[in-house]
Amino acid sequence: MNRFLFSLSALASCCLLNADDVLGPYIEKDGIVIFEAENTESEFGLWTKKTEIEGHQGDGYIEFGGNSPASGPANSPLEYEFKITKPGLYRLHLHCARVMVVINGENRHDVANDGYVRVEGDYGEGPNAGNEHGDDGLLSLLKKNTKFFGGKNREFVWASGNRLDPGGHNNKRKAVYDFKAGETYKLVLSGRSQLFKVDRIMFRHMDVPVAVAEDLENPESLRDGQKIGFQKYAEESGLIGGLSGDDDNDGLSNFYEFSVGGDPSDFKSRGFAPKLMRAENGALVIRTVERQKRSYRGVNYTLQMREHLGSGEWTSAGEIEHSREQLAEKPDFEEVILQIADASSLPAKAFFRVKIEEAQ
Ligand SMILES: [Ca+2]
Ligand SMILES: [Ca+2]
Ligand SMILES: [Ca+2]
Repeated sequence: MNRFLFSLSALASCCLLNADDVLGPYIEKDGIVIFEAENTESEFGLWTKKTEIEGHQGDGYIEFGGNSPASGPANSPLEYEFKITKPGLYRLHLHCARVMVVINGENRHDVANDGYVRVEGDYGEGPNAGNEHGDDGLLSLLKKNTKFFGGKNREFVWASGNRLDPGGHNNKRKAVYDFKAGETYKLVLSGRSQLFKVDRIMFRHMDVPVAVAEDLENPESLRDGQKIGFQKYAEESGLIGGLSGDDDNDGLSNFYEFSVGGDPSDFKSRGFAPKLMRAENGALVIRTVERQKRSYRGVNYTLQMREHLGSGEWTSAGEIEHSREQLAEKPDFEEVILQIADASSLPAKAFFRVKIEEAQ
């Protein structure tokens, strides 16, 4: 016998994002700025967008088709603009792959593994800059096209640190940049060796642990003026009523339908009302459905409770743990599972509601 009484309702809160249509630079947040290599606005030139190798993020990766697998001059520059808010020392990380190439009958694992990088803008070199192997790169090296190598055979891995190669044996430099708050910079990635593949590019503030920054679950950074979540969906599907509007007159707000997998343009589609249940281990679990594409997310869930239905303040029912599961029958959606693991402190009888808000 379940002693909990459930009352579910969804509240949409209103807030408008920047309506600027022109996208600006990627914005660093919490010491990280991430761009998918394939999302450059530059002409691809001799680069090609591909998807064959698994483990890439975003819509694919880029592969260089010029020069030879061994080497060549800087070619087909790709630009990525980004803005720094947290000043300090940053490292460059590339999520990249190479491929084994047979040259003159020999299996070569030391080719197809690099591109040129340079960063434009007002910044400084690292504190250990110098001309020795393992030093931070000198500003003059950071500002000109310099070979940066990495990658495993047909496997994307992160490369960072002592990866700048000005030439010569045992003569590498660390890619460290002293960026300033409020400044906009431009990374230029140019092709060097043929078949080198780049999936994503990241600058990491030294305060951020490597494992945190290299977690591939991290989304690509937002660009200045970029619409995400409901705002992006509304623009793409031509909704006119905004968050609280009801474009299809089915009695459900556009944002509510968006949040629970409904179609705000279709009177017959109402989405999936969140389900609240008590798990066998005592945990409180809410199941709902959300669009899978990361850029469409942007919904915050909270679980609120009060002890009497008609009166009293709604208060937080506790910290929620999130997880997601694929929905086999609906490939564009995921089931979202929200769980209060420790429900022991909750009262024996209470009313609950799920609050759904646009994420900030
Ligand atoms: Ca990518
Ligand atoms: Ca509606
Ligand atoms: Ca509808």
